[in-house]
Amino acid sequence: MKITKKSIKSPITPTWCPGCGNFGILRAFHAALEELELNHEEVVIVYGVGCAPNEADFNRTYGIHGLHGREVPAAIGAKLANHDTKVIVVGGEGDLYGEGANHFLFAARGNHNITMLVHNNWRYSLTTGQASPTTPQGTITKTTPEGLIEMPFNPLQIALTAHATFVAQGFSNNYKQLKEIIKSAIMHRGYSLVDIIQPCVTFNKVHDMNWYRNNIAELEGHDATDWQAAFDLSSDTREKILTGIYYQNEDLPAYHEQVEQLEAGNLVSQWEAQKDISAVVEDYL
Ligand SMILES: Cc1ncc(C[n+]2csc(CCOP(=O)(O)OP(=O)(O)O)c2C)c(N)n1
Ligand code: SF4
Repeated sequence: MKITKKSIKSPITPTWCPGCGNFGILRAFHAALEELELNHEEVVIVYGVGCAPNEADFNRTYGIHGLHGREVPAAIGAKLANHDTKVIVVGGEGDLYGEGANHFLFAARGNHNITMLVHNNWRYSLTTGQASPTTPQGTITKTTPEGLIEMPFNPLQIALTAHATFVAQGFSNNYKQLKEIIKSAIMHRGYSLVDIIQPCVTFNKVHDMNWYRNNIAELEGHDATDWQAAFDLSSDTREKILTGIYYQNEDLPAYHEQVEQLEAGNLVSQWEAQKDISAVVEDYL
């Protein structure tokens, strides 16, 4: 059965705060899946822990609700078990650049064919607004009452230097562009990162819609095959956040394409016990 914007919605109403950027991201994500004409059984969504990955309750798809920051290895495992599926990770920036930073780097350097949708609201929001990896230096939060000492993490440049083959940045309130970026990321051959800037109306009063109106614009006239230009454009010193596809390289094989055992087909199809798993279950009893 093909995914539609209707079929993918679970009966559970999202519990996000009114005005949260997660709504816009979810809308663009659902539309992207519908427009790609993917079947339900072709898509696996792997969630971390946080406001964003609470989306696990709102989507009716195959998936895994993993541990905080540890959803990426689960996603890689799912992809290697059945590489004919599209595997998409949904998490926050605290989740994927903080607790999950190591997994993020290794997914990128392996060119594992998964897509990471990172809802970046500059705070650990589910736990009520502590400083996260992307929070700007000097910001006052509950955990940094005298101002954050650390420098912010630059996910785009870090992904680029970790050999990511698709690096993009989107904005929750730019539906049209975000939908197209997500579609390209899901169809990309290899690892894809989509860092998605979003307002957290409850715990980030600095980056409100007024701030975004003045500080965000679309990336224009950029050649996404130019790694150096992508690196320079994603610098911390850029005047505005520029949304779009920074870098894409489909000339390199994805991880699973280089695993000899998978040449005969996906692991699930090769697994003889697939029709009757009772023998396997017995082994564990
Ligand atoms: C290993 C571990 N550390 C900490 C927590 C507590 N925790 C749950 S959600 C969360 C914050 C998530 O923030 P982020 O990933 O930025 O997502 P957001 O809630 O902002 O969407 C934290 C710290 C946890 N569940 N597991
Ligand atoms: S706390 Fe922030 S990120 Fe979480 S649902 Fe509310 S507005 Fe969204």
